[in-house]
Amino acid sequence: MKILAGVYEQVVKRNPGEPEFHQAVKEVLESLEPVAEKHPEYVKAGIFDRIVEPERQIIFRVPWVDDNGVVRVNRGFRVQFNSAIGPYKGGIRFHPSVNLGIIKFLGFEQIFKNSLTTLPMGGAKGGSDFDPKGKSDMEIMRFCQSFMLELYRHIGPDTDVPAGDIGVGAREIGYMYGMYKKIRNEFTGVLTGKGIEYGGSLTRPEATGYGLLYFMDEALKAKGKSFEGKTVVISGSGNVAIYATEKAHQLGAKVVALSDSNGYIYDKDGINLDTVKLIKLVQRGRISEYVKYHPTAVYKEGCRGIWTIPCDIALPCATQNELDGNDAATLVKNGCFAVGEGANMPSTPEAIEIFLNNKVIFGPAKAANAGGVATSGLEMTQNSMRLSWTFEEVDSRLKSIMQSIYANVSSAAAEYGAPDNLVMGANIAGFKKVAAAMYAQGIAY
Ligand code: NDP
Ligand code: 2IT
Repeated sequence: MKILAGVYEQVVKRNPGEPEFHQAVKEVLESLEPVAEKHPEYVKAGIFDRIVEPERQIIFRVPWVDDNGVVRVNRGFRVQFNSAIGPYKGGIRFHPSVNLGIIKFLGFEQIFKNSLTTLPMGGAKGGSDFDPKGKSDMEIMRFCQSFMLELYRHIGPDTDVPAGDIGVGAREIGYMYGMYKKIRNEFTGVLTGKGIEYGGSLTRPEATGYGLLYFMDEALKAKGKSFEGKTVVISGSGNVAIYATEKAHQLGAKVVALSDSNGYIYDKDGINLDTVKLIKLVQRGRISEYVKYHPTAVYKEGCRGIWTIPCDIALPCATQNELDGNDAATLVKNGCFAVGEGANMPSTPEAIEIFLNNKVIFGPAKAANAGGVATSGLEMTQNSMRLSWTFEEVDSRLKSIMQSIYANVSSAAAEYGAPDNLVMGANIAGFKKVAAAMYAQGIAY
């Protein structure tokens, strides 16, 4: 970095103790250096200095009462990062690791991801350090209601539209939506990922996983390859991992492993997805229980071991920095030729470098997992029209959005002289629209 080095230094100085945020900003600024060279007017207008500073950050107390009558206190966050191209949009994460730096990295990534979808959505993220594991349904409900009792004043269908992420699925969205509706006395599309009976979109639950496969299918096709007959390893066993597995099987691949934060399962015959759905979606259990149903499969403690399983294609779909340089080297050594990021920032910078140096087809998160938020955008469209599209209609729109994301990202990479570097392509293509919008709107934000 030359022109943008000072921007990065300022970010590190101004945001101490936020390594994930620094990591996300560094990758984007490195990719944007040639854009800064080509567009001195953006440098002069402070676009780069402004885009790394959230427009607004909200931190709030979330008190709730557990089943034993004990008062508990968690911390809530909403970071409204950038509204240049549309209302703030992005998920809510409930996980004990959540802190301001994590929410800022996710919100920053969301700016560029949402821009890539071609839909009018700004970037945001929210969440809490609340741990849903082991909580009763009523505790989850009381927490979600308390969270919304503060969040409601900051969001709205044309202001900020939250959705799910780790630890937040249809159940939590329902509880939050119910409380929002009661406070505002307004039935409106303020959250996405809603149940189908009250304004949700068909295909939204499947969208991130399916979209990842549609994106990677395009990337493979461009190199004369496909999913047919390939062995695939997928980390995680939540929303993204489950529907990535489903679409991988539909495209003729065999998924042999899934994981959670405790360990991973390996089924050489191919994962039985009905069993996984029963354990995870119905029973809300752990992935280790899979071997009770399929005794020929094996369970191993420790989630990182999943990357030692030989595969053609790896799809990290759990969490940030779950795949490091050692894991990447092992995957490459075992013949893995493509990696698609379903999670946000799952590969460390060292891992990405190894993939790119070894000509691995690498689909970066902000492009490859954009299908979830794209379909959230389609949910907003249907809410505005007061209409619901069929599964096939939404799925075909999702597929064509993922195909156009691939086309835009690969052509941006080629335009800037790095044709196979989709990391650079995604950062540049995502940035262009946001930068042009910020430039046109003057020094407002
Ligand atoms: P879920 O809560 O449904 O599932 C998360 C999965 O990841 C679980 O298997 C969980 O295991 C595992 N996991 C979470 N944290 C860790 C950790 N610290 N170490 C190891 N494993 C972990 O979330 P999603 O499937 O929705 O999200 C997965 C990833 O995809 C996240 O990075 C999210 O930001 C990203 N994403 C999600 C989108 C969506 O629409 N839902 C859209 C785009 C990206 P355990 O049960 O043990 O915690
Ligand atoms: O990371 C993400 O893109 C999401 N969690 C989905 C956000 C959304 O608004 O659907």
